[in-house]
Amino acid sequence: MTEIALIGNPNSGKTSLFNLLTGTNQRVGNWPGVTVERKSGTVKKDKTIQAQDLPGIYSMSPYTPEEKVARDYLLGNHADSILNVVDATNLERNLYLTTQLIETGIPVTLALNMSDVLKQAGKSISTSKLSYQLGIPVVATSAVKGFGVDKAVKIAAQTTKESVSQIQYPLYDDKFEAALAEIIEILGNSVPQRSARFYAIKLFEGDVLVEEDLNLSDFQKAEIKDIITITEEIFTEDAESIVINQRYDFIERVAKMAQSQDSDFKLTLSDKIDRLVTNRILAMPIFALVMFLVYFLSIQTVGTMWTDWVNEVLFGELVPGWVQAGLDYLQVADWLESLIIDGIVAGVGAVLGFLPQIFVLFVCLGILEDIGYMSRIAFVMDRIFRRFGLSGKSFIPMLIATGCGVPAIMASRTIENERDRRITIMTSTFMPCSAKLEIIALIAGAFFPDNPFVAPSTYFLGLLAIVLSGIALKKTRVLGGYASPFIMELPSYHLPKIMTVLRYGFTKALSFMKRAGTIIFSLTVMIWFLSSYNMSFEAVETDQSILASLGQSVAWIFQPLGFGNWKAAVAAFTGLAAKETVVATFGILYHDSSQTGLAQALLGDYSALAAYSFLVFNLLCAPCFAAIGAIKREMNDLKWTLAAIVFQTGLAYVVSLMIYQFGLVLLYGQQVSLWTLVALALLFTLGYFIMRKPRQVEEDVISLETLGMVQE
Ligand code: BGO
Repeated sequence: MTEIALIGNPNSGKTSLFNLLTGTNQRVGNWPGVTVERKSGTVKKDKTIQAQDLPGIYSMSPYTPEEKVARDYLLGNHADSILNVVDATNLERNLYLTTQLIETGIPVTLALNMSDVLKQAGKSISTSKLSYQLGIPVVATSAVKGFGVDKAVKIAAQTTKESVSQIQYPLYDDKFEAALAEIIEILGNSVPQRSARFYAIKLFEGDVLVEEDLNLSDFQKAEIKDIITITEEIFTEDAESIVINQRYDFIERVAKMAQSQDSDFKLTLSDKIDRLVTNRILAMPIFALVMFLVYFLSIQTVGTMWTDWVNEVLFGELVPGWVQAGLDYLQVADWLESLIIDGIVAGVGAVLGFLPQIFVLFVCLGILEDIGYMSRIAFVMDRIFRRFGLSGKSFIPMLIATGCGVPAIMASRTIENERDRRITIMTSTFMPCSAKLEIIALIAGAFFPDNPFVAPSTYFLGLLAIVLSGIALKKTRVLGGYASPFIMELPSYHLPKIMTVLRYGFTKALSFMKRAGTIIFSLTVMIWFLSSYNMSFEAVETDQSILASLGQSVAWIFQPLGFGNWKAAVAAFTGLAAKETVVATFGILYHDSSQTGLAQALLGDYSALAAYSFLVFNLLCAPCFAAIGAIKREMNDLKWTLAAIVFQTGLAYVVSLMIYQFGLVLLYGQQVSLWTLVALALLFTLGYFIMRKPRQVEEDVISLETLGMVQE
């Protein structure tokens, strides 16, 4: 017997269809424990098919007894196949349930019922387009006129768990997909493999019943909670809204495509813009111009207008003045006064001074994302990446990395190919994140106040580092192989929603302030202590402090890079804990939290070339501890984590060395030295790794089945 579950929204025509199918062969009763009517029966024309009529529901959330009955039945693994009855005159609302049914992992056949009514209204839905978009068979039916019903049941009886090995699930936004992939991995064997995606989404939504049913370990619960929190931060929405919006976005695309007439396919304004911004020749120059404007607005102009006030007046005069007055009034001990003024106010104040620039940057990036431009760039990048055998999917983590490296590394989960995933994890943090933005703003403001190209150059340098190191890593024996397929929808352009964009900017600013109040705060206290005392714990000048001794013992490492000064060496090291700490460290060590004061102090100690080299080093070197932790989690291997850190820091060192040494000769007219030759040798070595022929791939790690595709 093949058991088919009939399910649909109330009034979709399910009862009519069931009656037509089973006639008098029906059994009527109640579902156990509830007063919900249960009807089942054998199909008149094929006695090997058993039809189970499930209650009419709108969603698989167990808020009503009907929804709970339907859900328990489907997840209880009773049905071989689902026949989803959909009211064709109300397609979008009905498809909301369809997406959830597909996610149960039971093969679904869609009966596009009330097709007669649709036709009468002069409308049409393409069953083939709908079927293609949803990845399930679709049959037009009319339970009243009787057409299509037998065919739908016949197909449903053939589309069973036994016959369908691979389900095509509705594809959502990459960032959401990354979170789901991670939850599925955490769930492991705690749920049946077939319905893992259903459970992952329900857990993401915070479905209490699923949580209770699954009996997950505390570790699993905590990990899932972390993923939900990070995803909520990325989307700046609560988890439930994310799921609802993702479903409706998917449905909107599907319905639009299925309801469109071929004559509708004329060029819209959106298409015309796309022709320009995704043009093979113009796409990259347009992207460069757009990103230049974004950085110009946030770092050089609009952002700085506020920063000047926040830095010079608020954190330069007002806050230190108020704090000083308060401390004088309280007559606190000298050491405490020094900790608060020279440590916390100087350190945290220097970091918070950049808040306006961060806010403007994220509002700009939010606008680009909201209007749909960033999707186009992912599309363009895919074309470029693919030419070098890289996966276009790497671009999504890269985009996210402009906010923070941690969710970016997490988003690499969307890449099925293990090797491409590793490459993406190792390289995505080359992009300037919000914390690195402060170093960029500090250096650009102090050393290159009139040069609008320095700040955006870091974005493109990060991008170039990703592409070039991707090419080089792809040619190695352990990371080579096929690129993951990348399919993406290009949503139509629309005007930015002011509230979405502002919310995005505020959320980023808020999380930045939270970090300043927690991790940066603790680090400034530590740096203040180490820079105020010597080994015998006596209060001393900064130059005689523990930090000075530590810094001096490692400063030589950075000599060939131009910043062999111990303060810069210490700043580069503290940046490992959190990149904002680089600025905080300078604030403490130079006893000044205002941007002008700090800029003056830095100008006295470093040349513009050395400062740029320092900036590049911090851009490319190993990311902060939180991101390193994410690398460890995603690589799930200590050796690979260490390899990533060594690779990133090594590359940062080599690139900074080349910039400084070539700069000395080409810009400052210095004589060629031994270090220039070393830089030249390193340039050739990098060139070799990028240009050489790919190594033979170790086939044991990669298999076409794991990719779910066969290379043409
Ligand atoms: C009434 N075509 C048309 N035209 N109508 C259909 C079709 C179809 O394919 N399928 C169902 N209907 P249910 P659920 C009614 O009852 O099977 C009609 O909740 C009426 N009733 O006839 O009950 C069907 O089980 C008075 O209509 O749905 C029914 O999913 C006037 O859709 C309604 C007009 O079908 C719901 C219609 C007293």
